[in-house]
Amino acid sequence: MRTKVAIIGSGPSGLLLGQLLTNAGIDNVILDRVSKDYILGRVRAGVLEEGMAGMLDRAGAGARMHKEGLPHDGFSLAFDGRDHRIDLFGLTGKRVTVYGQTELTHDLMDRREAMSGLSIYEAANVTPHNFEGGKPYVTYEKDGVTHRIDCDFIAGCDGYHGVSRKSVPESALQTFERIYPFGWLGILAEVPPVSHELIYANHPRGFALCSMRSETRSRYYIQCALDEKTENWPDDRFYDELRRRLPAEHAERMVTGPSFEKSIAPLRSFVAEPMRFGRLFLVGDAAHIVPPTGAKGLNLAASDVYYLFEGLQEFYGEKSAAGIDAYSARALKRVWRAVRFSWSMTTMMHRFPDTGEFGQKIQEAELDYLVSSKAASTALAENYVGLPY
Ligand code: FAS
Ligand code: PHB
Repeated sequence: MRTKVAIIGSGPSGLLLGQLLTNAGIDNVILDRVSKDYILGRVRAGVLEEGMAGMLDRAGAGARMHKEGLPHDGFSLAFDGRDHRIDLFGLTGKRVTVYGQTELTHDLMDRREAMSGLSIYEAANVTPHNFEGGKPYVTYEKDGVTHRIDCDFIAGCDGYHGVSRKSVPESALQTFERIYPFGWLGILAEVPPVSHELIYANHPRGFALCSMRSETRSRYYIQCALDEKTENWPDDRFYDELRRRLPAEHAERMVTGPSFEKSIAPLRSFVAEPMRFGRLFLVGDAAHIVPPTGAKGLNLAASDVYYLFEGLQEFYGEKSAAGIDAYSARALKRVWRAVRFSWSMTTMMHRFPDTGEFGQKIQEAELDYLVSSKAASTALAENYVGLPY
């Protein structure tokens, strides 16, 4: 088989890139090692920047997001028993949309199917080859047969644990990492959210986040130790701890109910540089990971795809390699700004082993200044709604 762009990974990065390429008439194939259902069973991000929403529209897959997504003009920071609204729209003229990554992935898959885009699922041992040379190709195994796809370019959209970054010689890659000494224990429950907007809570017992997927489905998180197990957290214990970390007005009116998803996610900041190796490009989580405190992971995948698609469109249209040559530097400039923001939100909101009483007071003083200064709130808001592409 031959295609122009072989895409490894059918998550948001791969699907978004694949759809933009298909819409532009640039042939591409998506490969994933798991099934569609497995991908759609993953519960991940929930907040879309206007940039991501715009990319979904550009892909022709934004209709359900506009119908079912929840536009949010602000969110609250809770600390010291009080909460304070950050007026995103008032401070920046922009808003975010609460719409689950699972739904976005479903919409992109449906769009790809409607346009007969080729996706090969449950492809084992997907391997990029010869990407430093001019004739790259990808091999994979399916139903006991080894297949080969010759291509012009390979897009490594295969996430943090994928094969693409690991196929690059270590000497050619520089990585930067910070692993946080805690995780997020999250639940999904068919109960109305405690507030119509998100609440990010700093508390001496640890961070908490009240989010949602709809007006009837809540997504709640509490900071937990890395060695915690979900089986040690029956729903009652989870809700009790969540309520202890929230201001009384929210704790008292919280509607609880059985969770149907419960998981623990570790938190890390990670960047691999550069994001291009000859004819192989790293996109999304394959190149960078952020702690979800700033709601940037999924949204960074969108800006990577924007830069790469622009470059590929220029390569095939105007026969210029300027765009693909600039991809890594352009993407990394926005990546590092989001990595910094996510790190700063995580540092400000979480209880670290060495935070102590002094550290707690410093965090509360930082939050108190932030919510009382228009300049500081505006800086926070413009990062949260998403910096320009
Ligand atoms: P993905 O990891 O989504 O997709 C990669 C795809 O590549 C997968 O389908 C995988 O099966 C496939 N793949 C991997 N290795 C392969 C191989 N060798 N061969 C073929 N295919 C392969 N972001 C937020 O903004 N907010 C959040 O709350 C949030 N919560 C998260 C919770 C968890 C547990 C995780 C892991 C991430 C979370 N994220 C969150 C970040 C997440 O949303 C990512 O940013 C987003 O999934 C990135 O999309 P992709 O780059 O497409 O990578
Ligand atoms: C979510 O709804 O899953 C979510 C929202 C905002 C975040 C992280 C996760 O910062």
